[in-house]
Amino acid sequence: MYHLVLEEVGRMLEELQGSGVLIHHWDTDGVCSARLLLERLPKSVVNKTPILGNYFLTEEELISYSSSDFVIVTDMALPEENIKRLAKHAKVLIFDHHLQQPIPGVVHHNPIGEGLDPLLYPSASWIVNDFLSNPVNVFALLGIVGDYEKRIQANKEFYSKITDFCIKERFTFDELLMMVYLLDSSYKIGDRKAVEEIPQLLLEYTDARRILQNVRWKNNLVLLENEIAKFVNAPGEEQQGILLKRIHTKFNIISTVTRRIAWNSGKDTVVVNTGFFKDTDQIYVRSSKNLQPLIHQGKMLGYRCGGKTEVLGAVVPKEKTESFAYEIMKFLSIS
Ligand SMILES: [Mn+2]
Repeated sequence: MYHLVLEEVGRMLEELQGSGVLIHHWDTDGVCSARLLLERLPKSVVNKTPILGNYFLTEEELISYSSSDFVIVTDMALPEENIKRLAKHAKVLIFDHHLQQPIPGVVHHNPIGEGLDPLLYPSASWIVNDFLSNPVNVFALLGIVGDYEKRIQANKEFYSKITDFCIKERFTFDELLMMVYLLDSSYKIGDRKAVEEIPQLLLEYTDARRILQNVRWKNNLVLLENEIAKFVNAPGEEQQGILLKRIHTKFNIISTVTRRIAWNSGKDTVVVNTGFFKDTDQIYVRSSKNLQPLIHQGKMLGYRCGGKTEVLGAVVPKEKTESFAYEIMKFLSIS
């Protein structure tokens, strides 16, 4: 049933006409998915990523992209209202793997949204590649490695696909991981323009080893590593065995900084970054306690808040940062 629909969608891609824009996530999975799609789309299609950190389109972006004849979105679950706005004038196709209800009136190709097993569709790049009936290739796999890193080793089926590919093409898993770090380095240093150049560059890289040799990306990693080390090594505050570190950086490194401090110290860690957004702050928590109630509390307070059992990430208005940080410290010290 699902594959019958797929064939119809496949024809749709060939039938696309006029001007088109391809919107993709800024991470490795996003740029690799875009690379795979661009290969099959007219040369005139322009690829774009949202403002880094925005999981939605701004009014300006909506107006600009609405004038296209078609809009393709990949590796992003943009809000339904955004998609409906675009679909008023443009034909919209989505290729994604985030949990999102199917959006009516557009081509929404998302096996996870259809209720299929995420273990069988670990990345947007894999879904796109499958949709295009391509053989397994490095870009389809890099999206998976990007989204899961070493955790993919727990997914037996896909880890063996990756291992087989590595043997055949003489890559190591660590080389794929390094490619991911290099591809992610542009968004981490906050260079949106550079992110948008990646899919085009990957079209030129017939040998994926060239990713490992890209000097600009290697320099990014040095910059990022220095900035991370600076904050990890700087003294922080400690209250009842809980570490609180305040940082100010335009780089998207808060998750790495938090993880490093927590793993080095073995303590619950809270990091506040006042330097990333203009009107909001990033807050990140890593704890040995179950953070679900805290995530729930953050959402109830109206903050963009998410995470897992041991991790919380939030974006809060600057005037609320101190009070939410206080609530977090209180929660960690009594639970
Ligand atoms: Mn993804």
